Amino acid sequence: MTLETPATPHDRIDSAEQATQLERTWHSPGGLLGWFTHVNQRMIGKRFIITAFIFFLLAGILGILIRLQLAGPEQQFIGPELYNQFFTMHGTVMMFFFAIPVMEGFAIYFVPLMVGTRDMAFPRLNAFGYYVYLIGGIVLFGSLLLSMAPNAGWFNYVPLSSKLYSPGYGVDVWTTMITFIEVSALTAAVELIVTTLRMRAPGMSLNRMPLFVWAALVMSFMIVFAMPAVIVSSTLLILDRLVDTQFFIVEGGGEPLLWQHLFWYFGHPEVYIILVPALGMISTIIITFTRRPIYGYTALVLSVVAIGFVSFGLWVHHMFTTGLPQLGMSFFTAASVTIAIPSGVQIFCWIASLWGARIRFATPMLWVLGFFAIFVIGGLTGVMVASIPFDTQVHDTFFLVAHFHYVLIGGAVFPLIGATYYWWPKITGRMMSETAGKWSFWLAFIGFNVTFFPMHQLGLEGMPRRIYTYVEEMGWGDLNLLATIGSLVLATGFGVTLINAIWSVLRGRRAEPNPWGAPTLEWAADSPPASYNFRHIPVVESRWPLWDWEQAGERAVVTGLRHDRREVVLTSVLDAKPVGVQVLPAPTIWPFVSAVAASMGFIGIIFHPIFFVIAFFLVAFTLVAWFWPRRPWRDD
Ligand code: HEM
Ligand SMILES: [Cu+2]
Repeated sequence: MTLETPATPHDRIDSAEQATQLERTWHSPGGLLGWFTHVNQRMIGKRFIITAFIFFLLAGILGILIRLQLAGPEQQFIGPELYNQFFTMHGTVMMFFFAIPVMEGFAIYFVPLMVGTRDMAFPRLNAFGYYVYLIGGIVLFGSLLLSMAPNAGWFNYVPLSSKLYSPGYGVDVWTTMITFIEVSALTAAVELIVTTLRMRAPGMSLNRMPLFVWAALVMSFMIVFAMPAVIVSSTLLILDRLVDTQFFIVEGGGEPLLWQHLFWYFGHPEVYIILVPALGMISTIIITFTRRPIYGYTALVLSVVAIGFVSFGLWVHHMFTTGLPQLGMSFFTAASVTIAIPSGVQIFCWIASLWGARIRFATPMLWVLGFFAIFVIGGLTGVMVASIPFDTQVHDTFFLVAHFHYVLIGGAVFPLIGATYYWWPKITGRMMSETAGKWSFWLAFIGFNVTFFPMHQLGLEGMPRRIYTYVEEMGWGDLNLLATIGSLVLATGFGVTLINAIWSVLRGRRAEPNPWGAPTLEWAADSPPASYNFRHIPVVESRWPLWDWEQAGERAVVTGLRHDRREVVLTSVLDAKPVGVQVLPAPTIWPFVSAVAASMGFIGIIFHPIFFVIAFFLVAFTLVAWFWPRRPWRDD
C-alpha cells in the first residue's frame, strides 16, 4: 500500500477493470435470502434510518390520538386504560425505537463515508445489531395490537411497575424488549468508535475530522456508558417480576428509588445522546450553506465533548420531588445549569459562522434556523425547571411536556429533517423538491409552536400530564383544543416531507456527486455510493478536502489495496498515519439467525425462565457458525 498523487485518479488506466473487480468483491447478494445476509454499512445504515422513521410515524400517530382525546373536556374517545398504553408506547417508541436508532442509522451510513473508508470495523456485528432492533420493535408494537402493551409510562417507575400494581404482561414486554434493543445500541456504538478511531483516511488526524464524526463519536461513548444502566435496571426489575427477587420491593428490603437513580443515570444522558449528533448535523449544514469554514472548530469539538461529560452529572434533576437531601439536590441544580454553557458555546459559534456569510436558504438550512428558535426556548425552560422551587410547582404537569418536546423536537427532530434533506441526494441519488421542502418546514414550524407553546400555560394552570381527560370547570378546554389543531398542522408538515421523499424516489431529478458544493468526503463518492464507497481511498490534507481538490485540481489517493478481498486501510488514532490493512468478512446469514435465537430467549423469558437457558445454547451455536473460519481469510 502506498500514497500517491495521480493526476486524475478516475482516469487511471486500470480503473475500469478495477471497478468491476471491486464491485464483485463488495457486492451484496440479491434475492430474499440474500437480503438477510447483507453486512454492508450503507445497507444497514439505510435500514436503521427507514425502520426508525416508520416507528416515528407510528408513535406520531399515537401522539395525534392522544391529542384528539384531550381536545375537549370529558371526551370518551380513548378510555383510561388505552390512554395509559398510548402515552407509554408513544414515549417509549419515540425515545428508544426512533430517536436513538435514527441517529445511529445516520452515523452508520455517513461516518465511514465521511472518514473515507469502505465499511465499518465489524460488519457482521452491525447486521446483528439491526436485526435485534427490528425484532425488538416489532415485538413491542405487536404487544399493542394484542392489548398487552406496557402502560406504566416511558420511565416505568416502580412500585407502579411491580407485579403487585402491574400484573399482566405489559411491563414484562417493556423490560425485556428495552434490555434487548439496548444491545443493538451498544453494538452500533462499538462499531462507530472503532471505525472512527482506526479507519480514517490517511491524513485525517483527529483535528481534521468532520464535526458530525466528532458528534457521532461522543454519542457512541455516551451510549457505552449510559446503556448498561438501563440494562441493569430493567434486568433487576424483570427478576423482581419473574423470580421474586426484591430489589425494588420495600417489604423485602428493596429500594424503589434505586430504580429512579439507575433509570435517570441512563435517561438524562439519553436526551443528549439524541441531541449531540443533531449538533453535528447542524454544524455540517451550516458549513455547506455558508460555504466557508466554520467559526470555532475547536470550541465546537470541545463543547460537544463537555456536553457528553456533564450530561452524566445531572440525573437527579428528574428526582427533585422525591425528598432527597437538600445539599445533594443543590449540586444537581448547579450541574444542570452548567450544561447551558457548552450549549451556549455551540450557539454562539454558529451565530458567528452565519454572521456576514452569504447564506443559501435551501431547505436544510431552514430546518436549522427553525432549530435555533425552538431549541432556545426549550433550553430556557430547561434552566427554569433546574431550579428546585420552580420544578416543585410544575413537576408532572404539561409544562414539562412542553419543555421536553421543545428540546426533543426542536433540538433533534428539526435538525434531523434538515439533515435528511441535505443527505438525501447522497443516499438515493435523487433530489427532493425544494418547494415542498419549504412548505413542509413552515407547516411543521407553525404547527409545532401552536401545539406545544400553549402547554406551558396549561402546566402553569396545573394540568397534570398523563390524565386521559379533565372536567370543564378547570377551564383547560380552549388551550387544549388549540394544541390539538396545532398537532394536526404539525403532522401535515411532516406528511409533506414524506410525500416529497416518495415522489423524489419515483421522479426526482438525478443528483450529481456533490450537489450542494460541500467540503467533506462523503460527497466525493458517487450518489448513491458504489458498493465499495471509494474506488481509491482518499488522502486528506485539511478539514475541507473537497474544497482543496477543487482548487488544486488533483487529489492524493491510496494505491495498492487488493481488489479481490474486502480490504480497508487501518490508520493510527491521533494522526491517521497508515499502519496496515484489514480484511473484512463477507456477507452471511448468521447474524440474522443469531438475533432471532437471542430474541427467542428475551421473549420466552416472559412466559418461563427456562426459555432463556435454551436460547443461550442456541445463540452459542449460531456464534460458532458466525465465526467459523472460511477459506478466503486463510490464504496468505
Ligand atoms: C407528532 C408530534 C408529537 C405529538 C403530537 C406529541 C404529543 C404528546 C403528548 C400530548 C404527550 C403527553 C401525554 C400525557 O402526558 O398525557 C406526549 C408525551 C411524550 N412524548 Fe410526545 N408528541 C410528539 C412527538 C414526540 C417526539 C418526537 C418525541 C421524542 C423524540 C416525544 C416524546 C415523548 C415522551 C418521552 C413523552 C412522555 C411519555 C410519558 O409520559 O411516559 N414526543 N407527547
Ligand atoms: Cu435530565
